[in-house]
Amino acid sequence: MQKLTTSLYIAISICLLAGHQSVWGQQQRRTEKWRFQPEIKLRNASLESPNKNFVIPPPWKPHPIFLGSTEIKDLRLTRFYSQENPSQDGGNHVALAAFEDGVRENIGQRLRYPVIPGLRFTIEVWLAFSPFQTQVHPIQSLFDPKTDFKPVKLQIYGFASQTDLGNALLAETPVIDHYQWKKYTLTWEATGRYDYIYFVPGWEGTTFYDGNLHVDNLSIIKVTRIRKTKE
Ligand SMILES: [Ca+2]
Repeated sequence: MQKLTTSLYIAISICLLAGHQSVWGQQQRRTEKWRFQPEIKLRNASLESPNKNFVIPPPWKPHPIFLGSTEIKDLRLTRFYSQENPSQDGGNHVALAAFEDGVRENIGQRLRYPVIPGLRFTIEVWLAFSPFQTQVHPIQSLFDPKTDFKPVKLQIYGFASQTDLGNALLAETPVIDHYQWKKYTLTWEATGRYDYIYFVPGWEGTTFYDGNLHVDNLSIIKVTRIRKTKE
């Protein structure tokens, strides 16, 4: 009988130990998920499209909040390399237009690791101005493309979720008024947690007008800890 009791005791102890290890394992995995990440790599950072049917480079998606009544399926953001309209990297880039009716073409994606407070984020991006609306799709050939776009700036917005209305402007460039590609560095520190970032053209000043911006070759987002100075 004593042998049986001892065996039972050992069996229960093994079960408890196994259970504890399992919980500990889960906690460890959860901790690892939130470990400091020095880099966040964007998907398709060169904004390449496999062919002319991809009018928005995958897996980038525009956010409807900036589009007013314009539907995502009607956007034609992909630009294909040509002598007059060269990409900075690879065979494609995107053009993001802002219009006087308030519509802003844009692209964004969910980040592998979120933007969170206490950290500083830095990204490099190549930008150029173009006054022309390029025709890349038969639908656009149905009307005369615009040729009088004006310079705008690039803004980066953070979103907590895809439906989040409490989004935040994280960083912005000066107005981009040069035809040649130039590299810009954008840095921000977040006051909230943002799982998505969106690249959006923004007007100079408070009046809306028709503006256009070419974007290519986004870098990895570099993450550094903010060191607080002692007072
Ligand atoms: Ca590219």
